Amino acid sequence: MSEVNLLESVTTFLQRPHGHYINGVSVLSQENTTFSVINPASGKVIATVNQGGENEVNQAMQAASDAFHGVWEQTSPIERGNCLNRLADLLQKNGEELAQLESLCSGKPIQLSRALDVGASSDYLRYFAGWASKISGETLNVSLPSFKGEKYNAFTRREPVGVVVGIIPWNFSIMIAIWKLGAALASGCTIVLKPSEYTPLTMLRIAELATEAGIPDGVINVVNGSGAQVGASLIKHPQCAKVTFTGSVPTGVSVGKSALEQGIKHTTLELGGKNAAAFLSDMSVEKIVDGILEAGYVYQGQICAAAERFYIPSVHMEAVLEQLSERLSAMKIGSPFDESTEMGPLANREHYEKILSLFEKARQEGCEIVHGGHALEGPGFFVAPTIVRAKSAEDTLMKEETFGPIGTFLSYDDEEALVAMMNATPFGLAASLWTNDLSKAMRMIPRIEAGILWINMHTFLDPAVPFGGSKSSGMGREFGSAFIEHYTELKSVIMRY
Ligand code: TXE
Repeated sequence: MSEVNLLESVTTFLQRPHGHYINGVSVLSQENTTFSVINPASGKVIATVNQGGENEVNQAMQAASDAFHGVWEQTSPIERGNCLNRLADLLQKNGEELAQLESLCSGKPIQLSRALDVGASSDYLRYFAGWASKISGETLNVSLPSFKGEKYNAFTRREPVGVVVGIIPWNFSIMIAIWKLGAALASGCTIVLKPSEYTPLTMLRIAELATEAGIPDGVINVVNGSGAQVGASLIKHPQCAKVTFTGSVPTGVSVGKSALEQGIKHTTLELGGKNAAAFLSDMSVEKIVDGILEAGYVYQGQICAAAERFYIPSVHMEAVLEQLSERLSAMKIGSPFDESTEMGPLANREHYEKILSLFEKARQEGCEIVHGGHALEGPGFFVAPTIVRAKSAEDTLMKEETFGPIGTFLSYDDEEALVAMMNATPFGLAASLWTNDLSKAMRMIPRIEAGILWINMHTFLDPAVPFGGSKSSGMGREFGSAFIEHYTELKSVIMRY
């Protein structure tokens, strides 16, 4: 397959001045500081973006607050759902432009950007659109005895929390922002998004499409800039009622602390992990290798739910590593704009350097690098997909999240000990168990510590199924009806008559 040509709309968009989107218009900050957006496939600057400051933070929060107490409050739930559906239509209509922008900024292979950042994102919007008209409280029976014939009526209301601040990472600059935006708007909240400094462009374009979709001014705002400055100021802002964050564990912990210090009760943190994939001995070597590729190597391993620790029955270990090496050698690595590319560059220089240092660490600790373990030649932040055979569960690569295309493998013999090995981490975002033995799987499911557990599959997310971390991988859940709890306040009303 051939290299996809950049659309004219993409080249025109890149040349525009970029800043923020506040109250229905694109704005540049009063400060003159800019930061560069770098294409990770070439290492070259593709755009510059105006760094936001206190002014933009205040303007965006004020616009979101005015819309929350004004136009959005007066918009009926059905119409809020219609708005999300119209935005989904526009995402699809402008899908190729958005997918190209996503691939340019993140290095994601174009087919994945099309399928996930455009395709799945519009499905998520439609899912949340349906919820907009279905969020409600309940009528309750008062339980205590009444005096003097008094009667009581009690009911609950689900009320939107207010202005939501959404802090977005670089791995899915559209899809993760859409998760937060869809949940907020369906609940009746308004939102201020702070994209990652590495991928600040896509949400600027989507905010324009939101205005075209008829979403009132101020309901969706985007402020670009550094996490330490813009992100932190948004969280501290008195009009911020809720923070929803996806990103690294250390930043998530500091975001959570800061939110609590400001007296904000609603915080959703979706953090990283060190997810395990465990294969039982009834699986064939071929099926195990297919499973490992699905679980650990899609999008250069830069998916928070991807598996990084692989537990393989000793009897299959050698054959699995051999076949996996062959499959990784055959993997097409190259330009994200080639439709046949299976693996692109790492998303940014800092991450690339981190991955190279982890290769080094594995060597220093005496792990065996079975495949890869090095940078690839050429411009851009490319590394080889890597297989590491761990010495023990204590190796750094069995404990620290790499967020890269590195699978670390440990063999086992005792199935009884397997669950304890999977759980031997402070994290608990995701895990997968692979077996044809349904009875064994059903017995192991309650014992595996993870917010989401897949059986014979991995990394499949669905808007109807709650997603979020247990243990140190975060708090709160996105999707399903679970999001309602996090974007609305429950008010109880008791009446005497
Ligand atoms: O993440 P950060 P970074 C992991 C991955 C990667 C590492 C660092 O291992 O190598 O995190 O990536 C904003 N107050 N993940 O530095 O710091 C920041 O501007 C408020 C896993 O990109 O977590 C960005 O918008 N906001 C992850 C967002 O937080 C702050 C996906 C994420 O940045 C802030 C991406 C502050 N004090 C990387 N500091 C996943 N779990 O999916 C930063 N930010």
